[in-house]
Amino acid sequence: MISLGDKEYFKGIGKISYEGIESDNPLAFKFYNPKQIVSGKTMEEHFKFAIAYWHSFCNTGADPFGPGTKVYPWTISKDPLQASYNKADAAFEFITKMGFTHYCFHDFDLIEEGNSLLESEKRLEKITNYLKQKQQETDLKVLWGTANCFSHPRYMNGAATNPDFKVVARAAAQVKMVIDTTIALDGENYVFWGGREGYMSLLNTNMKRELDHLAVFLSKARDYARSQGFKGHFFIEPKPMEPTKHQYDFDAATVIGFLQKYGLDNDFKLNIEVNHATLAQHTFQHELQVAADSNMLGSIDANRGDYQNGWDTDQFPNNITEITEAMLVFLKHNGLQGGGVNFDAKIRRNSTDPEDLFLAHIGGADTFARALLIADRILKHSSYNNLVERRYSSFDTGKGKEFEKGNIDFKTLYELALDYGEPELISGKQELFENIINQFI
Ligand code: XUL
Ligand code: CO
Repeated sequence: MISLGDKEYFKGIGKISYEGIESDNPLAFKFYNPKQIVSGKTMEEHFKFAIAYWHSFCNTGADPFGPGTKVYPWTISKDPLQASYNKADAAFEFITKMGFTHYCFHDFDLIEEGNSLLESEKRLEKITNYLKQKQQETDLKVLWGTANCFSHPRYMNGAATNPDFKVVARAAAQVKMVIDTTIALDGENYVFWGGREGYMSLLNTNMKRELDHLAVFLSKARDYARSQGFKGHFFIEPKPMEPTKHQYDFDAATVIGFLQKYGLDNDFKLNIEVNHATLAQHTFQHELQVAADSNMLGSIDANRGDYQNGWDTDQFPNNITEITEAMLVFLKHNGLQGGGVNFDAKIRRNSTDPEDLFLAHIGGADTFARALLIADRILKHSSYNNLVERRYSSFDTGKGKEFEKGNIDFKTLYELALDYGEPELISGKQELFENIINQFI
């Protein structure tokens, strides 16, 4: 007998509401005011905040040096299906109390993987029906679904890029299953994060063949999803390494080059994660800008790394300068295409109170909301945009404009240079730009 959840997991914590910066209630938003309009959209519409099922409801805090520290009451059941229903109850209770609108999942966050593909598929169908019912009751939505093709030992040499075709076929079967699940749950997007699509050593790797296989795999997945009526976006989530030494989806520029080379750039966009950007030696705002410039800024995985040790620590966002600079890119490009802001972040191993999960998401949402407000004011009330435009004004008229259009050849450039003489030095004004950000914070 499966019992439908009526149990309250987060007792004593009610709906989190906006109370503004005067409030000293730690369980209230100080900046995230869902219905407040900023630059023509409500905050809720801008962000579509999502929770990551894996970090918040599965991960108990184990690390290579010790076991988990958190006891999740929802996983305590001998029956794996009952445990997955309990977990869904806890997740929906949490999201509803947070006032967020979306969630993201891997297949094996929702259920424990079965002993066979068919058993996993059966379990997925059952949890899908359960989640469908809960979505109807609560109006919560799936921002994206994805397949975990990196944890099981069979994927130790990769999934779509595995040198063994049998593993590639198995990964395809799993992705098909999760596409079906995502469609059944009205999921808005589908994500590919290539955890083990890369190599541990180039010595034993035929990189070209593996990348060709990845492209075929992605295009067949796209074709299948479209044939089943899926209208959403496909997102690739770049990351340079970890768990592989080298991941093929290294960073935004690499992924865009790959998508264009294989003709996948019409269906696929990017899901940019803060900590993946910093692992690739970029800033988050750099990765957003690269994606936006190719019209591929699809979605965001929000978190932050540790700026000293450089691991993928997946901490909750709280760096207001970093997120403000990101929100400048975000607003200037009209936000995200189809996606939202998913908190792909985990509370620390020694954060063991149930309320810590709330505090973390409140902090993350408030950081994004505050940064959005600041960026909006910078764009509306400062000379920021004018200063950037002025740096390029020599291309707005005359010969500069002709050059930009491609109408001036190299010989003519040579003659112009002779004519101009030594150009005067023009300051880049970096400190002024930094002061403007500071002033508006
Ligand atoms: C791993 C990571 C994943 C993806 C989904 O670093 O970010 O959780 O977001 O597979
Ligand atoms: Co992620």
